[in-house]
Amino acid sequence: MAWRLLKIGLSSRYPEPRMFRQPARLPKGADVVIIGAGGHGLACAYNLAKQHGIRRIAVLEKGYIGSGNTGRNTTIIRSNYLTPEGVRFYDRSVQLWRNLGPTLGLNLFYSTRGHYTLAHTDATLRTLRWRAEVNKHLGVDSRVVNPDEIARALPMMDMSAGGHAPIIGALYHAPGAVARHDAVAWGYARAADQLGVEIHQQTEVLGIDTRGGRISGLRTSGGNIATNCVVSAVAGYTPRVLRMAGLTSPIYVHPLQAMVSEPLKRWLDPIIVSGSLHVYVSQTARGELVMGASLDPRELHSTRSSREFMTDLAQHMLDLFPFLAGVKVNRQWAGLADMTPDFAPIMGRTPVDGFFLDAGWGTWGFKATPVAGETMAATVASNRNHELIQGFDWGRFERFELTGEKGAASVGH
Ligand code: PYC
Repeated sequence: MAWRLLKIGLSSRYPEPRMFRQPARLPKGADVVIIGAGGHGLACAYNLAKQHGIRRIAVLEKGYIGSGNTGRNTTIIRSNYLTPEGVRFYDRSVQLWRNLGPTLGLNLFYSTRGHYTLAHTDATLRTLRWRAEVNKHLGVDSRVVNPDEIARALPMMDMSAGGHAPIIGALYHAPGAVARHDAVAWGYARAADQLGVEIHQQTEVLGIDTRGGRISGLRTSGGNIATNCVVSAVAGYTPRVLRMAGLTSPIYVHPLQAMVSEPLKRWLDPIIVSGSLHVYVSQTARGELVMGASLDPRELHSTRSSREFMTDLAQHMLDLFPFLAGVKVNRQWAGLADMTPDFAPIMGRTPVDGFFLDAGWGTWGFKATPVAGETMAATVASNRNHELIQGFDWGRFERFELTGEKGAASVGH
């Protein structure tokens, strides 16, 4: 048996089918060009083709698919936000996530775990109560739990957090989940490709052309494309892409680092977050602990990792889980977070006709992937911002109508 398997493995008669085509050259023109082949760009392409019948779609990626924040985040999915706009939007995303694997025909290892946001101060507890009320009002399962209930659910956690930050309550959100991030990019890429979408990797956008306030084409490292419709779905490079279109926004960019431990026997089912201690952690199906902390304190356009991040995070992890002393860290990495003044994304139409933006995701872009794809595609197809993204529109900063979502951040800032 092993011999037969080896023969099949080595034979060129049984090649593994490619997930998507690799077109030799760029098309001369396209109905829609999407910049960025991360989860959001690919989900938008898939929905444009599947739901709206648009076929001449090109997705451009300067690296490889999922090489930006899609492959760099800590994969947490939740809808326990603070604003009604955020709760409705992420609740739709969770609904889409639940069926996304079968929809894309790929196992995304979607795993519902429950999600605890810990409170160590009265001020945090007040915000968690507020979130619980907004969530319940909109049909999202979140409730504030007391220290006894937390200790029963998480007997391995030091409720005094090393004696200096006792846990006084938590927001418990049963739908909290994790998923396999790179599979999400691959699943959307394959499904989009099967609908005729062209994905061009190693293709960098160098310029955006406009005529009379309207998009007319793109210049790229692989040649030019004529188009009247461009969607920017990048992270970390949004200010650069906006400058090409003659636009500026309040987005600023900070690195967000993460790290993963060696695999351990399964001991942690839920996702644990402490904004005050700057820790969030979940355990993967392989047993590794995936951990993150706060944004790097300075604006920086680099995905370098720092020793300071690793030692600080390890210290805070040990405050909560002292028995982990001696566990090894296997890897660390960073992504680039596009931050906005109100911690909500900027989505939809822009002052340039035919130029659409899916940006400003800060520290929560991954969980929005399916709903961003659905709502951006509907927005592009109708040239009207979808109702679920109206609170995230480009003009809100000028109107002083912010969608203040900072209180829902898992990540310290
Ligand atoms: O929003 O849940 C979240 C999150 C965790 C880590 C980064 N963002």
